[in-house]
Amino acid sequence: MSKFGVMVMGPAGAGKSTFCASLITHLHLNRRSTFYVNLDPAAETFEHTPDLDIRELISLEDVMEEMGLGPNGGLIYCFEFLMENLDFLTEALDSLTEEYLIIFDMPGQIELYTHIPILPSLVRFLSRSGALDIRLCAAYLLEATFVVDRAKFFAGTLSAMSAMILLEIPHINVLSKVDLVKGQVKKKEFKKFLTPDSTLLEEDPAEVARRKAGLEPEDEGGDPQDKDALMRGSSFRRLNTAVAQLIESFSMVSYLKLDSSDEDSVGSIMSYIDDCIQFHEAQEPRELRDEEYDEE
Ligand SMILES: Nc1nc2c(ncn2[C@@H]2O[C@H](COP(=O)(O)OP(=O)(O)O)[C@@H](O)[C@H]2O)c(=O)[nH]1
Ligand SMILES: [Mg+2]
Repeated sequence: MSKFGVMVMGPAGAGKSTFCASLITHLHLNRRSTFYVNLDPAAETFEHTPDLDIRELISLEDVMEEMGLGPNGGLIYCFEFLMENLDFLTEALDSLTEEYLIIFDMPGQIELYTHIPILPSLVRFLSRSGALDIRLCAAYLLEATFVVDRAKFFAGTLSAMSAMILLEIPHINVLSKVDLVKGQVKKKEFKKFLTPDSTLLEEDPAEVARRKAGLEPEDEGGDPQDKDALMRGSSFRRLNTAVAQLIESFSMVSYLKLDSSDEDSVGSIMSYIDDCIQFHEAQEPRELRDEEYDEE
């Protein structure tokens, strides 16, 4: 018997916890069972109380205080501690049936998704057959407002791709908070970001304006501490182009749109997740209860 789960990932503030809450509300409305696991040791408040909370095992605040670590080092310590105490997860998750969707609400520290092997180990542990055997899918959230700054958008997309390659599980990318860009970016323009390629950089309005004005990118040689000058420089632009071309050549990253306050939007992402983990294929046919007959 398999179990099913989704790992909600992405940078801090991308809307992960809000999406988890909307997902839980949506699933409950559709009479589905959820098991909500908070793995963010720095989380503070929740709309739905987690069924399992890493803060019962270890708190980031204690780690930072006792070990003298900053928030990023502290987070890594918490995850290493979790990996040494995997019973904490096994004991809570082992008895769940295939009817449940296990929702993992992840922290936002970006190093977790890019170059540290802790998450791949955790994913292997959760999905190993014969053990917990969770069929997992990753949902990587990036804020839609990033599309306003294309260099930032490609940097975010690179982190999404990095997580995708690192974790080797079915993966969907999501542009969250689309409601925030509705008035700002035209629909047709926004659509281009859903399957990003390097032409987005060439068509950047700031870039087009610069070309029209006959301005060349500034050459380096100025003060390396001057961040603004660095971001206008030609090497910064060459780096962005190379990143965009790399992403394009993998042609693996495309985005779904999400507005967590919109039930249909949440439902649509949920059906992608179900497809990824083949949730419906694994469900036992169940008999309708009397009250459900009445409603049909
Ligand atoms: N406008 C808008 N704001 C959102 C949406 N999702 C999340 N937020 C806000 O973004 C902020 C960060 O959300 P949170 O879920 O805590 O992000 P996390 O750090 O990724 O878990 C909060 O103030 C949320 O209210 C959305 O779909 N639309
Ligand atoms: Mg959160």
